[in-house]
Amino acid sequence: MAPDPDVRTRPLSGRRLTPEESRERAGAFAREMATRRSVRAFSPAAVPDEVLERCVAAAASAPSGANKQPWKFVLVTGARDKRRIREAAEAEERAFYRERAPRRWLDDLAPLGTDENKEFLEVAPALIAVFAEVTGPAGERHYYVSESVGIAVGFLIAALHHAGLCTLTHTPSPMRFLRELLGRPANERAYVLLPVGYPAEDCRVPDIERKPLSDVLIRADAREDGA
Ligand code: IYR
Repeated sequence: MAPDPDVRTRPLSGRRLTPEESRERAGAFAREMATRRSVRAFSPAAVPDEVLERCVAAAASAPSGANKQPWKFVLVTGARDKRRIREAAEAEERAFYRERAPRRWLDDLAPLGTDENKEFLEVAPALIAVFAEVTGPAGERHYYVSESVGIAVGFLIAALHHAGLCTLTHTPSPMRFLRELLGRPANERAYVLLPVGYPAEDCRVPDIERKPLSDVLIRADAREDGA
């Protein structure tokens, strides 16, 4: 591609790995990620602020539509804020579990043992409320907002796990209350609420499995083999 004189560039950093190094690192990363679980039983032990800050820095390095970086990460550690968030989330969740959720959805949740009690929102030492910035300063719409924020949240969850912390991808629905409780501006939408901390000593998680790779990795080339 001919260089575009209007585009300012700089050299890409990092060195080219050997195939062996890549294989080793890919395996190590996949094994590390496979030990991540969604956790609902947290220790109240505080987490170092610097760890959270670095995990958010990793999240904020994500790619985004036109590099608009349409995300805000609101860190909540105060007992009063956590209690208010728990109370509002539980009010929504009570309505979900008792009235709104269709039978099939409740049946699908049964193996996870979830219910309207969201004690973890007070027990976890930190909550990270992620907001999507739907529009910019002049009211202009951002691009691929949910894709961008979803990728950043994926980075965040991976970073937290890598740092030895646990989290839960919590989506009380609807989440409007978060914007109001946390005083966020009207151009932001609550995207997800992540309680973060160390697991409780007696923490247990549902005995569920990931799909085998052969179910999720499809090799398009195989259609041609032997055809
Ligand atoms: N938001 C509810 C219900 C819920 C929905 C799904 I899909 C889950 O994977 C887990 C829970 C709750 O947080 O309990």
